[in-house]
Amino acid sequence: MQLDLFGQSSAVTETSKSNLINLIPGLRYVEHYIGVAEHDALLRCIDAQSWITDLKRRVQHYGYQYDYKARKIAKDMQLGNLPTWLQTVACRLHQDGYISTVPDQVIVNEYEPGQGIASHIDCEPCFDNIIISLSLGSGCIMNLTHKIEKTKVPIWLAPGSIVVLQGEARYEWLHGISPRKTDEQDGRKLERKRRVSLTFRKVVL
Ligand SMILES: O=C(O)CCC(=O)C(=O)O
Repeated sequence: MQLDLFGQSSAVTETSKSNLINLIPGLRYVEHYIGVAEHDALLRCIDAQSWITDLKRRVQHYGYQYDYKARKIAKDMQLGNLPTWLQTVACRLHQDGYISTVPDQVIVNEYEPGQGIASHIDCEPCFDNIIISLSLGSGCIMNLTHKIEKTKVPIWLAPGSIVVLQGEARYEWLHGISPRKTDEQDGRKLERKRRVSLTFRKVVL
């Protein structure tokens, strides 16, 4: 079995991966956006912070608090500037051309095996038109589901990769992660381990 830089099995062949991703306008996927050293350093920074525990999965909010129930963000929910270790990545995403403005809000999600996130479209009035998620730890399948046609496109998110949602991918497709312990890809069963994602957004007030 072929292992990637992070010691995980590469779940999808390059051809099937790009075919799936090309189905959705505005979806970009970049494997190995960060290397192993930066990946591990980010996880250490995250694990040194405290977690919010009132959802099914643990989260951390930076820049602005996000109100999940009200689907709202406001000026008085500002927590401060992003910490340096997040600001560095936010600036690089902008410099590399993946996002037109430097993101000022990050949500860290932690998924133990069996945990996921319900399919959703990120709050349209709260956040700008580009959303970027960086994966750490375990790989997993993210499902994109067309909001009207219900077409489902599974995409493999490898550790160290980014997925960029823009245009149709941002506004016409829901994204979510099924709460299960294994993912199946190309006929193979892949055990999930702990995954941590960082979602970078630009707040609109
Ligand atoms: O875990 C991810 O990659 C996605 C997170 C997400 O969709 C969210 O925080 O709204």
